[in-house]
Amino acid sequence: MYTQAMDTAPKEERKPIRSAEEAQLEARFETRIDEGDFVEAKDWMPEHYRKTLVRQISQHAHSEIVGMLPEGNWVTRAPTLKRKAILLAKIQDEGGHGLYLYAAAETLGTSRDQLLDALHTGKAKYSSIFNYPTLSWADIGVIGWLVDGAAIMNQVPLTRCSYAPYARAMVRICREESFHQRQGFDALMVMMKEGTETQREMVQDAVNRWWWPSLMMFGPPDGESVHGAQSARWGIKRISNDELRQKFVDATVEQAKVLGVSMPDPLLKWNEARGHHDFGPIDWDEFWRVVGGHGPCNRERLAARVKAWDDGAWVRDAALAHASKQARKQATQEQAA
Ligand code: FAQ
Repeated sequence: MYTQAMDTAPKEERKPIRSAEEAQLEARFETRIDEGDFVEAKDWMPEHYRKTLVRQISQHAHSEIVGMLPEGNWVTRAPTLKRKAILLAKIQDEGGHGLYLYAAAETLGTSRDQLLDALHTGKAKYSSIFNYPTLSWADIGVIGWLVDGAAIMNQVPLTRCSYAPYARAMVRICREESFHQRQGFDALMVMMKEGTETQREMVQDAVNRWWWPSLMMFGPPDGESVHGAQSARWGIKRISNDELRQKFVDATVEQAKVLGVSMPDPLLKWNEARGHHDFGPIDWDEFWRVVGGHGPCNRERLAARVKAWDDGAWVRDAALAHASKQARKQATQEQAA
């Protein structure tokens, strides 16, 4: 389960030989991209561009709604009313991000039902990070600080993505993500500066468990990134996986000093010559295991999403019945008029 790339384009759309007209359209498209133009939903685009976007945007949308689950696990156990209200608002925001993103993917001609079916049947991926468990309250702070921090680093360049509906969705999402990152950092600051020794240890333990998976969020090294070069060529990805990962490490190490936590990496150190932090090797076997469906919580996460979909069937049925009743009523009124 959950191992294949998403393949939503119907087979008959794959033409082995391009017509002269198609080649011309493609050349014009490439020129527009080179000139930094944005592409709108109704514009002509190569099938592979469309497919790449549906894959990335839908994976992103799935990540947002699966990402609600690890945090949802702590709503009933938040330590204060204030923290509970903040957590609820954050989780609702993530649901909203999923909806903007599904809407952006739908503009490319794939229905939401198809997209969700790909998630539920394990054909579509979602971010590896959400297959790890949230073991203590400190994990919630660390998700805000590191996971939302990594998400922002990756998503700010997407506000300049060549596909305009995705870029527009990302502007709004990034604004909200920055609040998410700050609330996580704030929760950790309180634990570190005003908490007990046990609470400080909880924070350090959470950082130890989430650090490496956060670095994996940026995807495989550039040399192994299947889509990286083409997506950069098309202006979908503006900064490569490795460059973003490095920017994240550099920014986060400074924040860790303010918090008073250390990263679980003995090789992490400033490299004057490079002007960046060096860091230890990432366990890519673990990454591919998790992406391949064998992380600590993959089964649980997918089962929770499928259950939510099944439990919501009556709401969808009721909404459709209401809509067709309204349409019938309107048609009758129009006939009578
Ligand atoms: N997990 O060729 P590349 C969030 C797959 S949102 C799983 O480099 P690409 C908010 C990749 O799909 C977090 N799979 O791929 C939040 C491909 O497989 P495929 C999500 C991964 O697309 C916070 C294969 O590996 N953000 O956190 C991962 O050029 C807190 C080869 O990789 C986005 O989705 C991974 N980490 O670059 C919510 C941002 N990395 O499809 C709740 C948009 C790679 O051929 C709580 N996406 N793969 O079967 C992107 O920027 C890109 O898609 C990358 C991957 C950078 C993730």
